[in-house]
Amino acid sequence: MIGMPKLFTFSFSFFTYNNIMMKINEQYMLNALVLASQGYLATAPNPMVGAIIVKDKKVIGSGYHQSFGHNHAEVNAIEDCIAQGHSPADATMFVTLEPCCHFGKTPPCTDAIIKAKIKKVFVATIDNSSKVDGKGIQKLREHNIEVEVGLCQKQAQQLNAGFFKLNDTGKPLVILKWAQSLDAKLAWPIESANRWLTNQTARQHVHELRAKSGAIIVGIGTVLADNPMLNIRNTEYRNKILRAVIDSELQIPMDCQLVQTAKDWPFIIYTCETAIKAHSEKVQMLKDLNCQLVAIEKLNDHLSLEEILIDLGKRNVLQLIVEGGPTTLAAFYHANLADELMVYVAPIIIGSRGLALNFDFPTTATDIQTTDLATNTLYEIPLAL
Ligand code: AOF
Ligand code: ZN
Repeated sequence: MIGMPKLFTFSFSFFTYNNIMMKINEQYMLNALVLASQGYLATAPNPMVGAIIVKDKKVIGSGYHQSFGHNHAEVNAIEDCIAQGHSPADATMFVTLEPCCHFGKTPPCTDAIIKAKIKKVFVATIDNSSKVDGKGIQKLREHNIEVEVGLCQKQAQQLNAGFFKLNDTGKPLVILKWAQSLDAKLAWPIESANRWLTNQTARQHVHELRAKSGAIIVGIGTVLADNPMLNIRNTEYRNKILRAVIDSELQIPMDCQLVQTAKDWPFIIYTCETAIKAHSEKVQMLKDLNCQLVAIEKLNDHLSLEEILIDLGKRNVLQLIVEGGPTTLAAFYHANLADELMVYVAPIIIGSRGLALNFDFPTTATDIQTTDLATNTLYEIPLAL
């Protein structure tokens, strides 16, 4: 007898099962990363961290580090789980950063995880700060909690790139940011009545970038030409960015906006010992207006940018925006101190009398990201150092 033809064979191999489980776990970790990113305006100098607790294939709790000095992600996730009437015992946690094991502003997350009797923890990436650096994972394992490290590691590293760089090098992540026309001009000629290159959407984006950053720096030429304020002009963002200028000869005008607003928005003038000594009266007036003066060593007649970055690192700045002009952008670029270029391009043509960018784009750049900002486009170009 001829049997019924076999129409469909579904062999659910161990390999397929493992692959599906990996994808599901990856999705949980990606969700934890999205949660983490919600802390972007308030966690610095702490990293953004998210955590999700899963039991019997259901999410039973989630949380993220919402602001500096407050609960860490893991504790918020455990509290959320309990508040929803679930027990975290024997559950799996997905956390975007290695749980801390030290007493800082809050107690160790490892202790909270152990107390909650979590069975397994997926960690996206190690916390490279000297207080943690593998010790959190070790402590969990010593308490028989299974730990898997490295799920969505690249995304987790990208999310807190400034935090990891500061821990590794003592310097913030450096973004060179400028706006340009299609013919790579950064500004209109001086005699032009035009001021803005980019549209309102792009300018709003810049304020969001400032809100996510710890500091912003310009050269003295930009202060003299534009008299910028460099603050965050959107009431939604309450955090204060540290503003700085590179001014080796202390040329800063007393009546410029940066000086005049230093009581409301912190402002540092990087200069040198000789200039401080030569302008003692001006130094006192600047200090009276709350400007901070920092003497930096000179290298070949220019302030050492490396030393400026180290000073900002000591002030816990995770991310620095260099906003020009062309001389300052080129100085950071040529000193190999930049991590990323952010170029806002407006569909206008300024012509040969405009202010030109004076370095060539890196020809080796890959992974360039584009963002549409109405009629403008933002290009984010990572630099491989
Ligand atoms: C975590 N989960 O959500 C965060 C962690 O002063 P504290 O207590 O807030 O500790 C700050 C340090 O804890 C910070 O430098 C980083 O090493 C780690 N951040 N760790 O387990 C979190 N935000
Ligand atoms: Zn913690």
